[in-house]
Amino acid sequence: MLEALQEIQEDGLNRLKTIADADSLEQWRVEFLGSNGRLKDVMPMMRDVPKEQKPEIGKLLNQVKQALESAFEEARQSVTGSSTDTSQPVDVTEPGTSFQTGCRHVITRTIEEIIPIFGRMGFDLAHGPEVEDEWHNFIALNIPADHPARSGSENFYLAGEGADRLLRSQTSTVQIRVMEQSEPPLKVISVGRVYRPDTHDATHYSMFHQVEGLAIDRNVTMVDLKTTLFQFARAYFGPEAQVRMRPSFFPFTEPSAEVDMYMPIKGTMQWVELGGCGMVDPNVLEAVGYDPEEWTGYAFGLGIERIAMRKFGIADIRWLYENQSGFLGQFA
Ligand code: FA5
Repeated sequence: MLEALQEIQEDGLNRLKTIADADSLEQWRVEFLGSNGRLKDVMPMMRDVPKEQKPEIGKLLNQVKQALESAFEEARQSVTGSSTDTSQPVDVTEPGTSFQTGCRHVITRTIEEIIPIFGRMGFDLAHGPEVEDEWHNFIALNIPADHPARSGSENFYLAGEGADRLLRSQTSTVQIRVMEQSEPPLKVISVGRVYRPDTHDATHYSMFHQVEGLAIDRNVTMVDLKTTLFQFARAYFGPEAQVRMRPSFFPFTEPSAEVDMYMPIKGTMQWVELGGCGMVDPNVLEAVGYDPEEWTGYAFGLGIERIAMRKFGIADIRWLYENQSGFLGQFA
């Protein structure tokens, strides 16, 4: 047994010197130190060792095992390039490895800033699905079947989802869902993604976000609408901000207007179109079972990307969705 142990040690240590890669090192470990390895193989020979030699041989067995294990550990560190390798001095003046931390997307940030402003004005937050039906996206919003806004080229209809499923083209769908589920009076905003097959350019994207507002009560007027938008404009764009309405048309509001806000852009005040608004059309109130003789309301829908682009001086909407972390990191 003595010779067998000496041979294992010698053989093991010699072979280890020639090993330079992790695979061969693992093979070596299995061969010498593994549970069916050479060291384990000689164990049964202990039975035949005379009793008085057993302590001495036992001690040798341990020494061989330890020698092989520590040689293995040393080889492992040099093969895997462990930090205990002090042959390469460390230059402590080198800049460290920088870690990239995540950040909020500028659209998320804008949404998180907008919601509390309306919250302070008494608006609750409502949600609606992005996959909608024609009732919520068009019919209840007083958009007739032959209206061009319902055509296949203006919308993402979903194949195989039933004839009338589509990705919502506006957050006005949530107006209908809220009114169907609750009794007036009410004041809600809803923020979310909408989808239109628009050609991408500096101000248009096929997926964008809107913030929708809806207030229903008795005797609501355009003054309430304009005051709400004005308060928002001042809170978000600063004390000099103004709101202007230009006559327009939406099937679900009467009268309707485009909303422009006057805000500082690169040091000068400018008018910028942000969305649409108007007084809720009586046909819409009827569609959800509200009595238009008793209830009145206003609604508005603003583009979040357009708000964010003006607020943060972003010239091209496409930059928001190119996922360049260096660009997006500026607005965290
Ligand atoms: C609407 O979507 C109406 N639902 C708004 C509304 C709500 C009117 C409630 C009345 C009452 P419009 O299609 O104009 O309106 O879109 C509103 C805003 O969304 C636009 O002013 C613009 O800021 C933004 N928007 C529209 N299309 C795009 C696009 N392709 N990319 C980015 N933003 C867009």
